[in-house]
Amino acid sequence: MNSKELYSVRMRASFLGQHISGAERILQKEDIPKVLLELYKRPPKFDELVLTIEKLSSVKVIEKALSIYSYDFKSLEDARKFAIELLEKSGVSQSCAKFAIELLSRGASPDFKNMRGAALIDPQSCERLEKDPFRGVRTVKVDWLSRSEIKKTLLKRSIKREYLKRLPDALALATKNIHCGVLAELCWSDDPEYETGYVASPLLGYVRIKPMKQKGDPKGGRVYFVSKEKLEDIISCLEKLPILIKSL
Ligand code: PML
Repeated sequence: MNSKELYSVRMRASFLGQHISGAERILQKEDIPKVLLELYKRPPKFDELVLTIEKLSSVKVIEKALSIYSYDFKSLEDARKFAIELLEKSGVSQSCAKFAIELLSRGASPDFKNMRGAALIDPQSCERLEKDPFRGVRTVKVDWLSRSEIKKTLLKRSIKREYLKRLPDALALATKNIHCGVLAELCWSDDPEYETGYVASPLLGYVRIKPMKQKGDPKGGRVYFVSKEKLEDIISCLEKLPILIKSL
């Protein structure tokens, strides 16, 4: 990719006042129209869809994404217990890990809706750290150097085709989050049909866990565990530093 002329393209959509879809791309100018159409078609329904195009002055390239691991569980209870254990191994207290699960289960914003961005939580005190707890913090300006190559490699590694719509975006986002200094991330989708979620951390990589919620449940989102002292630097990195990821 010619790094001189790169643009950040982002989409967010809401339905009935609730965030339902978001996506991030970094592209050359000539690819923008095709991708705008693709992102416009992405949410199955919306009342409002916002597309943003921004020229980037420089982009940092990261060689490798977080390593991927996948675990399937028979029950939601076992899956969530495993997620809590992983968060504890990553430096999050058990009570804050449990709090994060409860938060995403009920809708993390103060009006119990899903948040557009992530909730930020201190890993020891469980204090909410984002300035606007309705909006949260959104990781933007991140993409793959070659999205098609990444999809091919994921298929070769026996990742099922049905996961390709969400996994590449989620993995790119988690990789940027950890690069920016997030201690650990907990996520599951707000798509009622998508039960797989993940825990990501520098120590463990990107650990996919199924099921993190019951089928049909529209609640989901992201929690980033961040220590209070590093808060400003991490938020600035998540929102401002453009990152392209080379390989899996
Ligand atoms: C989302 O963006 O909706 C969350 C997707 C989580 C993807 C988990 C996976 O399949 O790896």
